[in-house]
Amino acid sequence: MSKDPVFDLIKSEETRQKEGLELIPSENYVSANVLKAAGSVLTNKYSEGYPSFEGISGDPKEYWSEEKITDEKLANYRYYGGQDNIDKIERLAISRACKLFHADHANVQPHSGANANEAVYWAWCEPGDTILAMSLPAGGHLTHGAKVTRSAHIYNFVGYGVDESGDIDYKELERVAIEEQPKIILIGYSAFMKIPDFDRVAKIAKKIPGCLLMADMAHVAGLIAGGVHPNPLDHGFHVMTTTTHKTLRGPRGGLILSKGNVASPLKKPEHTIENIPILIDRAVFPGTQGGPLEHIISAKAVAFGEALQPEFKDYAKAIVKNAKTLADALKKDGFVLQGDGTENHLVLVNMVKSFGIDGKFFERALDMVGLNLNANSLPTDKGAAFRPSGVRLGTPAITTRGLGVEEMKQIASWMRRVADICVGLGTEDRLAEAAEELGKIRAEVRTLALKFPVPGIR
Ligand code: DSN
Repeated sequence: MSKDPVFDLIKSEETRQKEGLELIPSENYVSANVLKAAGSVLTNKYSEGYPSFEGISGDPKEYWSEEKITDEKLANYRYYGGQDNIDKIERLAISRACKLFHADHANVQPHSGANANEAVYWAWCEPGDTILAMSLPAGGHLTHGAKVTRSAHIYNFVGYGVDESGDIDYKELERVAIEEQPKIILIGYSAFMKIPDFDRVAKIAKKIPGCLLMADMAHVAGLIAGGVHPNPLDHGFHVMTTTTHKTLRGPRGGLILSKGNVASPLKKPEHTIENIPILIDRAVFPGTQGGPLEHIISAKAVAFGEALQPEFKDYAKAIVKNAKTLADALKKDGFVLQGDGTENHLVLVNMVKSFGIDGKFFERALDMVGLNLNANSLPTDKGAAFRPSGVRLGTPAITTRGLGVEEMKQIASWMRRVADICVGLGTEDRLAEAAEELGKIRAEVRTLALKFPVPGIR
């Protein structure tokens, strides 16, 4: 039998990753160990249900302690046999996630961040209930109420925005919260470069009976784990969702962390905020998902273990330092930044204000030189999402490869050269005419990229 072309395509993707620089702020390069776990035989196993909650009474930290897990023979709440190893792996993932994020409980089963968010809404709200979240144009995420999503058909999402400095408009948030009395206030985003004032939001939520405080920290979870960003669970928030593959540098997947009572999800608990961990477990399975992806859960466990190491703190610091350096260098090279800079890993550039070209045109031109980022709407955009005015870029992936401040300046200068080419062409349709000029920059990018190996690729 001839070789399946899928493997040639995987090889070709390896080359793309090695020879280019990943500037998409929601992407990263996982370690060889995370890759190994994700590609393991655990993919063969069904394990609907949860590992045992036996022994939980009092302090869940005691129950989740890693030392207790390895020798224990566990009773489990699974619908299939053969779970001895699976249960221990899932409990290791839970225990490490709780330690990393100061949570009482972690559900490590969500297949994605979208599933994680959906499960929290389902755990706490009835159809028609109001959820207050950052609006999409302001930098919020699709799953925070965009009209095209299923959640938006089930719940009544109301939005808050950002002010001129790019920060959350807290006054507006408070006004809308008091007026709408939401069941959930959600702080989360996919294009926002400030550090939220969680205490201020927690104070606002206290004025609203039965309001659950939820943070979707998908973008900055690695910064939280690395101690360079506040943790909403330390500031009165009840629930934090995240993906595991962005700054956190694990496999693609979701995670829900919560504060409150931990107990078996078999018995329906009273509907109180204190019981949110149990309500969430029931909302993930059987509420919104079936069989968990245990190969991915094992890779999550490995990634959480890596994030608990002291080196991860250095990594998180370096992400932010690189992002600030990149932002400064871009400004020097004539780029106009949303919010005039960054406090995290992410930079938003207003391409129309900078050079009179749109974000998609610039994204395509940069693709041709091996610099990958994404076109992104800006809060002021009124037009179609496919032709936004901005681009979004960030430093988690290139920091993993070891690029530092000098390389950030180099990237900014390549971006300026590409922007000048785009301005000269005037339209995206003529990009092919600049193939030679872009090719020269491509060669420079490749030379630099090859000096910084991608983990897990030889
Ligand atoms: N799609 C992700 C991002 O790029 O921000 C969020 O889910």
